[in-house]
Amino acid sequence: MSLLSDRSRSFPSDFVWGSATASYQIEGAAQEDGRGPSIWDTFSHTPGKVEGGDTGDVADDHYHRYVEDLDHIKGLGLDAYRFSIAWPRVQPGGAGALNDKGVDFYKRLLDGLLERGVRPVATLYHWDLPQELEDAGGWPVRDTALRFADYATAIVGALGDRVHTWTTFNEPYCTAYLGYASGVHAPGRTNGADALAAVHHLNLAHGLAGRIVRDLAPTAELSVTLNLAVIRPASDSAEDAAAVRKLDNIANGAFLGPMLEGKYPADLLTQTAHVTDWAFVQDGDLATARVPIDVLGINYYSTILAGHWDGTGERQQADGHGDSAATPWVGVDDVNFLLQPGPYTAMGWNIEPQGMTDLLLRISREYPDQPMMITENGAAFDDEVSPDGRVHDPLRVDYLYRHIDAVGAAMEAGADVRGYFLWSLLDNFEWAYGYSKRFGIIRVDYNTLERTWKDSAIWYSKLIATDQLPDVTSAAE
Ligand code: IFM
Repeated sequence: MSLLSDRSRSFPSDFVWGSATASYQIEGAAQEDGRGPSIWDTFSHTPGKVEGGDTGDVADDHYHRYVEDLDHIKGLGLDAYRFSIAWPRVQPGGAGALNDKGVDFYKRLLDGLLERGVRPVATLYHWDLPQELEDAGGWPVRDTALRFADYATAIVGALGDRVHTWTTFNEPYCTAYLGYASGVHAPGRTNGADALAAVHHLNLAHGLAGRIVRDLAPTAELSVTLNLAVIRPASDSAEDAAAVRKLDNIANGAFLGPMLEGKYPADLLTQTAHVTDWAFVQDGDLATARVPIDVLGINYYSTILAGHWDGTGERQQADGHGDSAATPWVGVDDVNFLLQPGPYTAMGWNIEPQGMTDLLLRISREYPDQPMMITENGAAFDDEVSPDGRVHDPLRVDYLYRHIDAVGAAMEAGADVRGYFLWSLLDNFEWAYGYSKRFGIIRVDYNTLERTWKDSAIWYSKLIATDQLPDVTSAAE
């Protein structure tokens, strides 16, 4: 029973309730209808990279079952659905003409959403880079940003009028740092200088593509989704405050700065001078990166606890994401990542709804005119199917209640938050964790691919219908 269950928060009637997925995590059909290979196909097929040797070859088979999934979307009452377009499906190889069959899939998906009265929010890039572009250097090379602009021109031209909101990138932090620094994500490289070059080319690509969206789809909204970090200091000391500032520059300022202000935080350049000279930043790039967006997408799951490491004793590297072996942070060898107090989700991430409120209020303080949306929030837990065939997931319901309540608290304190997208609609391929972690509010049986609403789905549909937080026990009734 949640401590919060005795009160109920309401949301404005125009607040957008959504749910989110991503192409490689749900589509499957990895070799069908002309789709080319992505870095995630290569990575997941490389032994030892993904838990259980899982791949996205079949995933949720959404490519074939999208009509059923559209009906679930409608059944839940979602106002909006956030999905991503697989670049290698629509432009195999990352260059040249579009693949009609791939584009047709997204046209059918979009038409299905529009017929059901659901607002489509399309992300251009959720991590599945065409393998050929990685072979040519990947995000650390400038040409990838130019290829991305070409892809954006082609796909926005083909789909533009059907999409309500175009999102350039999902979590460029992960693309750059997990892909090129810690190597726990595709393409699995481990070079700090490459990671910072990737940061810059992602910022540049965001600006280029954003301008293309503005030109080709003038009535659409433009956004980008960042997984902004909430970093707590280990103590009140000046050293710990400095450690937090360093991390903040890497995780947040490296993207917020260029995209919203047209500049990198000055400290970021100095604190990483031993890693790179930033010579890849060319004149005009930062002006390009800053393109006005209608809504800033924010993904929030948990917090980070950091402190200064003086070089003595063992360095602590619990990075708040349950992954102590390979920290993605670049050039911060003097920082300790401390184990957070629980409770935790099945990912080992600490549950801290207050972080959601704090983050939204921080962004509204720093960027007062920038509307925001929570584009991802949710939790993996070890769900079980009950003998009655249902999935009772009270921990997830409680997590959602507390975090959505925390969004409401931020709004009450003045934050301009326009909507909330729950991660995720379906259980799916959780990257390096394969299918071992279930984030969905709809369970997917990976043997039969059957979909079953969990209690959290029932609970969320009640919230959507009433714009009011239902009691946490109501779904299990
Ligand atoms: O599954 C991911 C998603 O692809 C990006 N944001 C975080 C989710 C949970 O790890």
